[in-house]
Amino acid sequence: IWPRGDEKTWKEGIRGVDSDVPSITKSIVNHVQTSLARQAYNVDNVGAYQAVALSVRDDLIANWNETQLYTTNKTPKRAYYLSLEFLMGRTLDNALLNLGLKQKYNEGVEKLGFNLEDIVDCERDAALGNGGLGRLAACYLDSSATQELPVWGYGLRYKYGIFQQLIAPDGSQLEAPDPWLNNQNPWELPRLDVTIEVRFYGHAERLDKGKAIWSGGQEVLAVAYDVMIPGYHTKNTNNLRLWESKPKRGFDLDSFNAGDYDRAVASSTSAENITSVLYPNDNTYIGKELRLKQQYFWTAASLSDIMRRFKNTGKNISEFPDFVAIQLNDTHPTLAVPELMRLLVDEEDVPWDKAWKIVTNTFFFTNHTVLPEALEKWPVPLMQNLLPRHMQIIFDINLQFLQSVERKFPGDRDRLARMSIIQEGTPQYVRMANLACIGSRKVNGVAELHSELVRTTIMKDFVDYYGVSKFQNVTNGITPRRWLDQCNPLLSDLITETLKIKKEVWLRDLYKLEGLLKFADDPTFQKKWAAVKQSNKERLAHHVETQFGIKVNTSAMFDVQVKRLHEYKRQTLNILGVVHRYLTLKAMSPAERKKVNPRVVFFAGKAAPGYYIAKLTIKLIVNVARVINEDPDTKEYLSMFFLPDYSVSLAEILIPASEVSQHISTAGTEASGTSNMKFCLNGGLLLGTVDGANIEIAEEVGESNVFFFGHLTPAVEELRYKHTYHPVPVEEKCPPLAKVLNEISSGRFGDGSVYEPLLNTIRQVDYYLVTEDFDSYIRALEMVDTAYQDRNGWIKKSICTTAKMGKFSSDRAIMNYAEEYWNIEQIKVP
Ligand code: Z16
Repeated sequence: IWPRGDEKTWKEGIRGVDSDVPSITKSIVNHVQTSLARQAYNVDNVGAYQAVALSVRDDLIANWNETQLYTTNKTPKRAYYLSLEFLMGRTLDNALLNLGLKQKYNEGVEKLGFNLEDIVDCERDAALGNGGLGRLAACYLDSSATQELPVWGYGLRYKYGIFQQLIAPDGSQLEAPDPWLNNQNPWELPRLDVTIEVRFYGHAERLDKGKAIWSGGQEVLAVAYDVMIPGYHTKNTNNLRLWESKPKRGFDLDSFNAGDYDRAVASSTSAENITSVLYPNDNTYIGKELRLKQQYFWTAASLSDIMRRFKNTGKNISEFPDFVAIQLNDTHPTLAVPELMRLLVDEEDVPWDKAWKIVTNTFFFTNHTVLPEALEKWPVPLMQNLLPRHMQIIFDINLQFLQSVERKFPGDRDRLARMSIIQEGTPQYVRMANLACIGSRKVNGVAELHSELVRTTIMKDFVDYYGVSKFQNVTNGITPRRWLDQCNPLLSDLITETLKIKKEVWLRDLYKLEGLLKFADDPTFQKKWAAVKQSNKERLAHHVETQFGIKVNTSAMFDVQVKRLHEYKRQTLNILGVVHRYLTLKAMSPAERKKVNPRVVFFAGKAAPGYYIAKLTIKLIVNVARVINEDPDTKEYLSMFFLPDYSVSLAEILIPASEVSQHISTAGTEASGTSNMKFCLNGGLLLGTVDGANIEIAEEVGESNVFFFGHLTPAVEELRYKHTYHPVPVEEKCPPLAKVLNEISSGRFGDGSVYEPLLNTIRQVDYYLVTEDFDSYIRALEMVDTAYQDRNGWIKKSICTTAKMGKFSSDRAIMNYAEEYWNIEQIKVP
């Protein structure tokens, strides 16, 4: 029976989402006049952006609604991707492409007197992430929706995303807040009706059978905001649910009435603070209480929501893992493990052992780093105070676990100490990676080498205990929709016209790119391929020229390193290489210089605000750039730019313009890297170390098409040992590098003493082995130059690289998770 009213009236009332141009312009004008309360006379680009976005949003809502209703009725097994970061970037262009409406909107917008590109440029990035981990989560949502998999994301709706980076005149990084929600956000649906209470502090009183009651403390509300995630050329539109914190009661009425306004609003501000700001650290752990509050707030709200949805199906609680799979994106959501135990044992009355079985069949854990400084360890006193019940549960899990380890390896106390969730000492610490591993069915790394390092280093004891099959690999991927079709439309069109298959087909089956191989030697195709790159170089040059007022030589090779600033990523190696090149050029005669391959080096990336050495590296880059860009002897042959405020949108301009990109981390430190995949997909060649996903890229495209250098992972440990116990001065080990360091010290690029702390990290301990890899880095750069001299050879390499990138589609990665981990199936919305 129809739920209410007249069925015919309801059905006819459904707003047509007709996609002919007149319907589109009608809908845009409608939004201008109603939603924005404006007229044709006073619509600027920003207004036009808002109206177009609202119009596209109508289409997304229709699809999203149908998908959610249909899926709910089918009650399939669902997967949930818990990530503290989703680095989404802009939505409008992506939504238009996924809906297949870009052409029509283009026409419609022209008719109204606007240009779609300018409108698209008005959108602010949604930058709720730091770097690779957050962008990976965004790519995975796109691939889940595209492949029609019932996957939801859960995260936080930060009021401020990653800070905006400014560069001061002296080259220092300055941070400004990112109030991205100041203009209203058309891509989210506030669900003020979906609210969940989350408790902090208070006390936990043990009852019998492992149960307890947790009461008192502070209660905070989580409010849901749903972000629509359209799949590519499918009606299927998934959901990303972001939580916002808000006080349970507006303010304390007693204090308010007593005239104590500060106290009256204090608890409400503390509730609102929880989702105020994204922590700006990538690959570094910072043990702040507010961060732990964010983690619990988010996991508790998400699990409660998941539990409610599960219970609505009417299934028995023991079937939970047959209907729910939860992927933990790094250790950030690990509190979900004790939280699900708490829900089952304390609230659902499930016996402890049965509950533990449910928990360990529900969770899957992805590790993204083996760097010791990045592993989360929370002080027990802090956690005890904030989450007393969870601390009990963690101790109980640990006791049972260690007893079982003791049975397997009797009397091995060192092993017990290493595997314990609790690190002993004053204070004690909770090791989140151990807890995540013990609470999950599978643990995976993000590239082959990294997964092997997980098995042999940080998780070695756990491999001995559980067996190796629990520890697997899923190599990361990127969505070819955003990272080729959207950011590089010229290349996308050229590929489509060459393969003679529809774009919709190869963008969903990226291995089809292999069809380009047979044109790799075809001169007319090579010419077109090179023309696309040239045009993308000019687009970037235009961007730089308007920002810096400096003309960029677009016939020079474009060499790009863009990523978070971190010692392990070795931006230092690159900048020292540039200085070396500069000194070499200066020593040449003008005639000799004429034979040199001109190069423009681009840097971009943010440093964590508290990371002193990373910030100093930025300062060095900016000040070296200033000197060499103004040197009349060399500026034709070498110039350098540090582009401020790296973001998804800037990446979309930089990546298609790159001819070489650098991924030069110390071997064994970069878990995967994902920008390496983006550059290669866009026909840029890779200059890198034998690390992370670089290795698998080389396997696919062939070693002859990448430029590898540097020591291999097995050598790293021994070299570090030598650095500590048998140090050799850099003057002896690597004279050209010593020269470079001395030139910087002696003030060639501004007051050298400023850089001493940075230079000393290399002269002294050199933990990241810059002194060990410098020679082979310089040789690799020379090989790049030689290869670039052979224009046709270079273009061929570029074509062959793109052609062999099929493996790195995030569709492949997500399908791997869906089939091997989550056991979920595709659902086609009719
Ligand atoms: C992050 O971006 C990554 C790891 C981590 O532990 C924390 C953060 Cl915020 C990165 C890795 O450094 C990178 O190699 C990898 O490609 C990316 O995560 C996605 O897996």
